[in-house]
Amino acid sequence: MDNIFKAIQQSAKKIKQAIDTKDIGYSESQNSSGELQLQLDIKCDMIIEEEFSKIASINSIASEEKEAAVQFHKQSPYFIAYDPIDGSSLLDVNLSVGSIFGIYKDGFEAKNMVAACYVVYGPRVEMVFAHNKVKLHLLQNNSFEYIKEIRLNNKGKLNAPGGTQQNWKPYHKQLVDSLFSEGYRLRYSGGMVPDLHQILLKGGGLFSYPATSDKPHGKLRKLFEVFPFAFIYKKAGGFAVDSKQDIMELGCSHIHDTSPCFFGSKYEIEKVIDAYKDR
Ligand code: AFP
Repeated sequence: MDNIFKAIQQSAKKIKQAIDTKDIGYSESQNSSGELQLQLDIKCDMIIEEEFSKIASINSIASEEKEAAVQFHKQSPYFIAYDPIDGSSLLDVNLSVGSIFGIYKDGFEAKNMVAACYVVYGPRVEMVFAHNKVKLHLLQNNSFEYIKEIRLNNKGKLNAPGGTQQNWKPYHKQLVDSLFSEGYRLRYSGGMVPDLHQILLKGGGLFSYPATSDKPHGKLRKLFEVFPFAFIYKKAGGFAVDSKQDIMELGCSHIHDTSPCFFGSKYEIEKVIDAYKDR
């Protein structure tokens, strides 16, 4: 696991350089979700693949930017799914973006996840790695330094509601409005990494990306986005549900499967379950 952690750190340093210096124009290709790929998406995907290809314990990788998984070592235990640059549509307006990694043992299934990690490229570069505990690291002088352990409170103050309001179900709108009427503040940048990072570091709140009329299975991808953050939130003392069920109990039939998702502290997730019961 230590060499995987180091490879992620190495990739993050190179991605930070690429973000700072590379052209951020679009390529002519689309990813598996039908989104036009930025040249930087492709470049960062290659950076991570190259770092992981050096590690003998990695069996296979799956990237948000690749149609299919790539196998390195047939007998090895670890399977890693990653999104090289999540929120890349925010790059041209200079908002924070992130990389997300889910580390699985013996196959790409939530129940097989053994660690998860994300990196936020903001004014500072920070990395959160969850294995037994959830630990925050800061990039300083070209090396990642441990800062602190992250724990969520039982109740937060932030509300990050994803998706387009006109496509929300009425009971979802009621849930979002009820949090605002309790004094929750809106914090939504459109990048799940900085949005979920903010809720984690400020002690709690709710991030939601529900099933909508235009995306009945949600937008966010299970292997690269939803499962890693569910693992991180649960290890930090929070909760993650698809509206009813614990996300870490969900199956995954295709590497690009999506799911509705709700991440938060105890109080907000109980409200989600209540709002969605009998639906
Ligand atoms: P991009 O990678 O296309 O910028 O999408 C980002 C993202 O996958 C995730 O990071 C956000 O939370 C979510 O989409 C935002 O989607 P909406 O704009 O529909 O709320």
